[in-house]
Amino acid sequence: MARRVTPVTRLARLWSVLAGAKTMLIVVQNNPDPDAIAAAAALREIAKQIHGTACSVAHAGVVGRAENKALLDYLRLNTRELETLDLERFERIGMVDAQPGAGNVNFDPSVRLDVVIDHHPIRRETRSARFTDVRSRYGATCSMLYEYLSTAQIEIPTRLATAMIYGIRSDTQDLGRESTKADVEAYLGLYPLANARVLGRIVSAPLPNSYFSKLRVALDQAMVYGNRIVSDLGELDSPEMVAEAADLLLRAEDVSWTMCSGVIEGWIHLSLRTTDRDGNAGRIARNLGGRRGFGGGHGALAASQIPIPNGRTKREVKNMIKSLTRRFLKATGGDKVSGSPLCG
Ligand SMILES: [Mn+2]
Repeated sequence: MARRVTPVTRLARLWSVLAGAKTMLIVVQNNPDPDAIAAAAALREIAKQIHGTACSVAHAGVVGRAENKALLDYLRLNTRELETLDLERFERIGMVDAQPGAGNVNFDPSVRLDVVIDHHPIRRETRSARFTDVRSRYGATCSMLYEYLSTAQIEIPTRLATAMIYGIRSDTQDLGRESTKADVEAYLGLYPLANARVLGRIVSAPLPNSYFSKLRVALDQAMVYGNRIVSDLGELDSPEMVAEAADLLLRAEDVSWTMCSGVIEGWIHLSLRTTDRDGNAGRIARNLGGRRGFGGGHGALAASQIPIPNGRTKREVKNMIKSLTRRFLKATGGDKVSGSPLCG
């Protein structure tokens, strides 16, 4: 039964699934991050080069983060609003850096996908896709797509290489987190093709005032519980700052776990991070998501979404977040320690 899967056999299978298609829709996670954006651009390039397939990229939610907006502009990638699209119009549907049924993608999991390429732990719904490539040990989906591009001997345009470098860097925190040899190889292969100067501009894209206001809330609300920091950012337009704050606070001295929360359109969003090599943020996030919500991710970084039942007051929502916080603290070494503000 064990058939050896090589980059060549994977490419051949992808090739045959895409054969004959004039159009393909590539779906990425809600509020896509650089790895999702660049992976979609890479799959688009592959489909174009091998079959002349014209691809559109779609997602739910907005791209709020300045760096990600700059990346889309640079790639000249006009993403479409997933909710407004008629899926029937596309001959193929693919998904990258996400899987059907996951909490971070508003996509009907009963729609049969032709292609799923992702680096999150495999989900049951994914198995019904015609072509599936899920490798959870990879730090970035871009590293997987680099293999396809190089196996197919497709010349990688500068803009795409630059975007993929950014995807790998941001998903692995500069190859320091959850990265494997394959991520390093992809990075080294892409680097000579990329434009480092442009990448520098994207990474330091100008930030709106609202960014600093949200950051201030994150810092003001940050509470230290031993080696853990928890912060609730309150109501937000998009969940990106929740993840960013969780990353930033994890850099605090003597801290090995963070959990940040925010409320977006009737859902509580949680981002969990850990530097603990044995920590399983993904499992905790899944538990916090519960039966009504979603949760998942990797060992070191994960997220959950919990729906807020209709008619809840602000105070009741705060209490929901408090209870999630207690459960997080219990799961990461105990809730018997009292908290103190991070910033005096
Ligand atoms: Mn990713």
